[in-house]
Amino acid sequence: MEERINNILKTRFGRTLKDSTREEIFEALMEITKQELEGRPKVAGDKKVYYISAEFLIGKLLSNNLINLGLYDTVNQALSKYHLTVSDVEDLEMEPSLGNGGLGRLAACFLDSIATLNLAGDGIGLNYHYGLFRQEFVNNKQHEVINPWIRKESWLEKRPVSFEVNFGRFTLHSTMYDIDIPGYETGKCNRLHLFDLDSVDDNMVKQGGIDFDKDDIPRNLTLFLYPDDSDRKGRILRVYQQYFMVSNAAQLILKEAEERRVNLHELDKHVAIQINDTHPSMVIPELIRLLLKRGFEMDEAVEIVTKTCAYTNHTILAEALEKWPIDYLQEAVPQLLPIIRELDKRVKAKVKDETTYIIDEDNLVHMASMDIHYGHSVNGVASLHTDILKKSELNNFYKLYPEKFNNKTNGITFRRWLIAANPELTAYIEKLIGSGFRKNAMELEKLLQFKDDETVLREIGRIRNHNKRRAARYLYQIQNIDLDVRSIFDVQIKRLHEYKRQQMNALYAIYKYLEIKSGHLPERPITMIFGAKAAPAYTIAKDIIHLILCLQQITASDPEVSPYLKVVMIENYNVTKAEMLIPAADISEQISLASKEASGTGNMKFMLNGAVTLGTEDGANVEIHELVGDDNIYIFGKSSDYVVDLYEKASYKSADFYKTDALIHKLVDFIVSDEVLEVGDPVALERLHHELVSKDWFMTLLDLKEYIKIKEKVFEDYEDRRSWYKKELINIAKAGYFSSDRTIEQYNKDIWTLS
Ligand code: OX2
Ligand code: PLP
Repeated sequence: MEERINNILKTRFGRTLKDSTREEIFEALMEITKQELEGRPKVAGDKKVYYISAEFLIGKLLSNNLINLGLYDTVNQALSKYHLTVSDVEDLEMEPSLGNGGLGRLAACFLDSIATLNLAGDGIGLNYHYGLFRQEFVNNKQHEVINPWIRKESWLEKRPVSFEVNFGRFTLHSTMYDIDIPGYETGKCNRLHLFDLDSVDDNMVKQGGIDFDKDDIPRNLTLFLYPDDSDRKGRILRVYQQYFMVSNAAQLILKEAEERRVNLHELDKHVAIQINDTHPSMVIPELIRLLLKRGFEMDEAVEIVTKTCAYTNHTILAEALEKWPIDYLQEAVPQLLPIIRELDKRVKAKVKDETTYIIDEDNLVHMASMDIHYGHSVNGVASLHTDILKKSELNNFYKLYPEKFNNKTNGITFRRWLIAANPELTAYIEKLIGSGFRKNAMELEKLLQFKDDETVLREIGRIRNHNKRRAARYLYQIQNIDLDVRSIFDVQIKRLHEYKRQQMNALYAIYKYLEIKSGHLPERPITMIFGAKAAPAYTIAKDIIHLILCLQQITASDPEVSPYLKVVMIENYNVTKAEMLIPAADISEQISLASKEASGTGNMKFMLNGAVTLGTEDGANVEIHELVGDDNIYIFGKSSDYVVDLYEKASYKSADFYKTDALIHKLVDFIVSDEVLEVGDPVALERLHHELVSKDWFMTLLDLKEYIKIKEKVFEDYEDRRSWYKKELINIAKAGYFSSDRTIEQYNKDIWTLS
C-alpha cells in the first residue's frame, strides 16, 4: 500500500509520503479508492430497487469507502510510519451536505445497507452545487453562508447518460453523475445517481449571494438544496427540481429495464421504487405518462405503477406534508396535470371521504394522497409513529387500505457510526466478542456477559474519556472551545425545531445557572453541548439559537458559574461533527414532545456508542426503552396519547403553567432578564418569551418540571461510575436491532421482494 500511494504521489506531484502535504495524500488515497471502486462489479439481480430521495446526507466518504473495501487498516498501517491516520487526511475532504438532517442521513445509511446486503439497488437524487448552508455565529446569532462542496477532485463521476426533461415552456437535457456505493466486504457496488444540468451557473450565487434569479431555471435548477421558498417563485423552483429529479428517475428506470429486456407489462416483478417522503411523489404520474407513451392503456399503466411504487412517511407535522397549488403544476409541469386529474377522478369515483382526495376544493394537490392511493405500501419509520399514522394522522387512508400500512423502524449503518466513528470502542468490542458483530449486529448482545465485569466496565470508561479528549481537541481546533473533559457531556445535537424542544433544555441551563448562583453547586461540572441549524426563515428557531448563544456567553463570563456549568453551541453541526461528538457523549438528549418525532436516528447513534438516553416516550425512544429496560434509560414527560388528546381538545394553555407555577415563571422570565438582555437582542428575546407564554405550540412548559427533576437524577446517578458504565455497556449490547441492515432486510422482505 505504501508503494502504491508513493507511486501516485510521484506521478502527480513528484514527491513521496515523506514530503507530501496532507492535501496531496488525500488526493492519492482518493485515487486509489476510486480505482478499487471501478474494479468492483455492480450488484446484479432479477429485481432492482430505486430509492428516490431529494436528500442524501452522505457525509465524507474516504474512511467509509476504505472500510467497506476492506482497505482501512492497510492504509492506516502505511500512513502510521509518517505519524498520520486516514482520519487526519480525511479532515481535508469537503462534506457533501446534500440533506437537511435525519431524512437525508437515513437515505445514506440505507444505500450502505442495500449494497452490504448485496441487493441490486441504486439511489436517485439531485446534484446540488451548494449543500445545506454553512452556519456561522455572529453576535450570538446564526448567519447562513453558501456551502460549495464540489471540487476538482471529487467522488462524482460524470456518466454518458442524459435525458430530455420537458417543462412545458422549455426542454432541458440532464447530465448524470454517479457516486459508487461499495458494500461492506462484498466486493461489489451499487450507485447513487445524482442528476444535474450542464447549464447551471454557480457564478449566479457567487455574485448575488443567496438571492439569485429564481426565474432562470436552466441556470439555477440544481444550485441549492431546498431553495428559499418564502415566495411563489422559490416554491415553483422546488416543483421544477422535484420534477427534474423524478423525470430523470423514471426515464433511467425504464431505460435500465429495457436494457435488461424486462417486459414492461411486468415491471413490478423487476423493479421496486421507494418514494422517500413526498418530494419524489411525481414519479407516479411521470411513470404512468411514460408508459402511456409506450402504448399502454391507462388502467394497466396505473395498476403497474401502483404495484411498483411504495411510500415512506417521515412525519406527522401537517406543515411538512406537501400540497402544491394546481397552478404551480400547470406552470412547471403541464404534461403531468391531465394524469394527476385522472388519478384524482378515479379516487373521487370510488371513495366518499373527501379528506383522501388528491385535489382538494382549494385546488391543492396532496402529494401524500397520491402516494397512498397509487402506491402499494405506506410505511412509518418507528413503531409508535406507524401506530399514530394508523390511528389518527392517516386514519382515513388506513380505513381504505389497511393492508398497505406497515412499520419499518429506522436504522443506522454501523460501518460509519461505530467502526469509523469510534475505532477504540470497535477494537475493544472485537477483543471481547470477536468480529462477528461487524456483519451481524445482533452479536453485540454477547457483550451482556460482561455487564458485571469490573475490568470491562473500567475499559468502557477509559474509552469514553479518550473520546471526550479527542472531541475536546477537535472543538478547540475548529472553534476555540475549551472543554473540561472531567465534566459530564450532556449532548443535544439535531436540527433546531420547536418540537425537538431545545428551548426546554435551554430552560434547564437557566435553572442550573440560577441554582449555582444561589450556592447549590453540582457535584461534578456539567457541559451542555448543543448543535443545531435552524431553517433560514424559521424565526423562533433562530431565536432559540440566540438564547442558547447568550447563555453560553453569560455562563462563560461568570467566574461563579463557569467552573460548574458550561453551555456550548457547536457551530455548523453536520455529519462530520456528529461523528466526533456522539462517541464522546455521556448523555443523549432526545426530548421531543411525545408523538412529534417520527423516529429519530441520532438517538440510535448515541445508544450504539454507549451514551445513556434522557428522553420522552417518542419515536424510536420507545423501542430503545423496550430493549434496554427501565434501569438503563431515563424516560419522562406526558405520553403521546395524552398529547394527541390535548391537541384534539385544544386544551393546552401554556399561560396556565406560566402563571401558576413560580419556578416555571422564574425560568421563562429569565429569558428577558437584565443578564440576558445585556448580551442579546431584545426583539428576539421578547419574541421568544412571548411565544412560550402565549402559544408554546410544542408544549415546553407541560414537561419542564419533570424534565428538570429527572435530569437532576441523571446527574446524581452518574456519580456511581460503575453502575453508569454498566448502563453504557447494556446500551451498546442492545443496539444491534438498530442496524440499518435489519431495516433494509425488512423493507426487502415486506415491500421490495428482491431475491
Ligand atoms: C425526519 C424525522 O423528523 C425523524 O424523526 C426521522 O428519524 C427521520 O426523518 C428519518 O426517518 N423530514 N425529516 C424527517 O421527516 C421529514 C419530513
Ligand atoms: N443531522 C445530522 C448531521 C445527523 O448526523 C443526524 C443523525 O445522525 C441528524 C441530523 C438526525 O438527528 P435526529 O435523529 O436527532 O433528529
